Amino acid sequence: MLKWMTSGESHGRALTAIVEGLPSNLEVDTAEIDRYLALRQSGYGRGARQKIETDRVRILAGVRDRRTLGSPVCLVVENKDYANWEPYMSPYGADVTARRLTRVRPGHADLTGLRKYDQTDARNILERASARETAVRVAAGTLARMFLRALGVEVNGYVRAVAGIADEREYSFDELRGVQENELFMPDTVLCKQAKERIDAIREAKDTAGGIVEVRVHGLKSGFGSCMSYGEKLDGHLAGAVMGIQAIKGVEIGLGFAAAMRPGSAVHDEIYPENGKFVRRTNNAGGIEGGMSNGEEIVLRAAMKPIPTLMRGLNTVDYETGEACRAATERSDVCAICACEVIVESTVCFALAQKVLERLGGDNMREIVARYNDLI
Ligand code: EPS
Repeated sequence: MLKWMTSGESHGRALTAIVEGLPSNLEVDTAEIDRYLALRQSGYGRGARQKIETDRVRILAGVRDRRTLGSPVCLVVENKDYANWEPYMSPYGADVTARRLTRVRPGHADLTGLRKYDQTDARNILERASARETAVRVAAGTLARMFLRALGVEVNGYVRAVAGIADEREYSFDELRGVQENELFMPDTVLCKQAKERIDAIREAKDTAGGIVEVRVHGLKSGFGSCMSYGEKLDGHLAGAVMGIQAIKGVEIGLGFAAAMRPGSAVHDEIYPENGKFVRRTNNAGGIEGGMSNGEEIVLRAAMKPIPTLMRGLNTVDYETGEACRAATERSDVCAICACEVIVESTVCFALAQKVLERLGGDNMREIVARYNDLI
């Protein structure tokens, strides 16, 4: 079984991940992991923290001479900002009277976390709840991307809406290649310009923005997931994994919520015979029927809420004094939709690799590739 676990606080020394269950002899390209880490840091609307960090992965275990051994892989991404935070974050004695946060931010984990973990300083909550943790999840997800690629499966995505500017066009997988070179990962340059202007206005107003990302999985054979056991459905597994990403409030597959508003004849993808094959002319199901991949492209969308740290501060209550106040205004991003897009892609890669290994089993790449190629 393929599993992952991460540790690390936003301003602690480093983020780490252990990935258990990768087969042996998977080729690992650290330069590719670093490219996805850099991509996660890019995009219009990021804050000053990204000028401090230059995320790079270090592999501590599980890989020898650029190939996995079949043992747990340990990944580390250091936080450069720790140099500025060591006096307040050190595990071996820290000044906990400084950098306190008690003016809890609506939308963040601050208030509920304080109560649940019996703390008086929301620093002890937000450091882990922070989306900084996703850096190492992207590193681990890129290992899963390499695994999928070895089977001929590709994953890519783009920003479909940001700050209220939405792109309703449908793009082919090929049209989306290279979309991350654009500052907002939006294929339509006119909409991208409008969205940048909107983000500028939102920054001026000391507010924040969210958006919608779409991720596609291209080339996956049919039959991954299950129609027999509800806990093993592919759509449920992907949606659960993506909902586990900070700030995600909605996930849909294919037509998603829009399917509920149409008659069946305008939703279900009719099947035609073509040279002995079963073909579709539409993909409203988003590549998943009955909880299983059906061989069409998987189309998954995720909605990201606006970042909860607003420079103008929302109304709240000071946890220490019980007085009404404005929420704390930590340095933050105005919009992190591009980071979100990379994180959703990486998470989909990992969740999908889990399902592939669940069905195929196998300890080394040779037997797994052979089993995959044998599938109809
Ligand atoms: C975050 C707050 C900001 C973001 C951070 C997520 O961090 P800081 O308080 O250090 O400025 O920059 O995201 C990252 C550091 C990152 O690498 O994505 C939050 O509260 O979630």
